[in-house]
Amino acid sequence: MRFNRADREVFGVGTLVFALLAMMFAFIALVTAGQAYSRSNDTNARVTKLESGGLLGNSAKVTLEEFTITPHPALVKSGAVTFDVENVGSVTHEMVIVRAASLSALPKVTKKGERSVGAVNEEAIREADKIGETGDVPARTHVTKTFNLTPGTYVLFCNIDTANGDGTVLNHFKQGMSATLTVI
Ligand SMILES: [Cu+2]
Repeated sequence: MRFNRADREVFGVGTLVFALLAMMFAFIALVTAGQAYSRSNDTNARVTKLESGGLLGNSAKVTLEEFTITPHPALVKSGAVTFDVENVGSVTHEMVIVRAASLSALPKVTKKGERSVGAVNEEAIREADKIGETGDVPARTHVTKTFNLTPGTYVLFCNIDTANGDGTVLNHFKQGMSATLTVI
C-alpha cells in the first residue's frame, strides 16, 4: 500500500493519537487497579482488627418496637449472618432486609393501593436485592433467621400497616422503622 504525502501525514497523526490514548488508558487501568488493591488491603486489615477485638461477627440482634428497628451491631461480617429479631413493642412488626445503598434508594409507593403512599414498594425492588424477611413477629416474641450476605449496604425495615380503625392505616416504615446495616 502506498500513501501520497497527505495520507502519510494523516496516518502519522492518527498513529500518534492512538498511541497517546492507549498510554492514557493503560495509566488509568494501573491507577484503578492500585486503588482497588489498597482498598481491599485496608478492608482486610479492618476486618482482622474488629474480629480480634470481638467487635465483628456473623450475627446481630435486632430490636423492633414502635417505631424503631435497631440492629446491634450495625456492622457484621459477610457470609451466613444470623439475626435474632426481638419485638419488644406491643403490636406486630417484621424485619425485611434488602440490599440498597441507602434508605432513599428504596422505591416508595406513590399511588394509593394495597400499600399506603410512602410505604416501601417491595414489588418494585429488584429480585436480586431482596434478601428476605422474618415474616410477622408478634409483640413480645422473637424470630431467628439466617441470610447469606455479601459485602455492601443493606436496609432493614418494617413495612407493616396497622389499621387506625377509621379506615386509614399507619405504615410502620413511614413512622421511622428502618435502619442500615453494613456488611464487610
Ligand atoms: Cu412495624
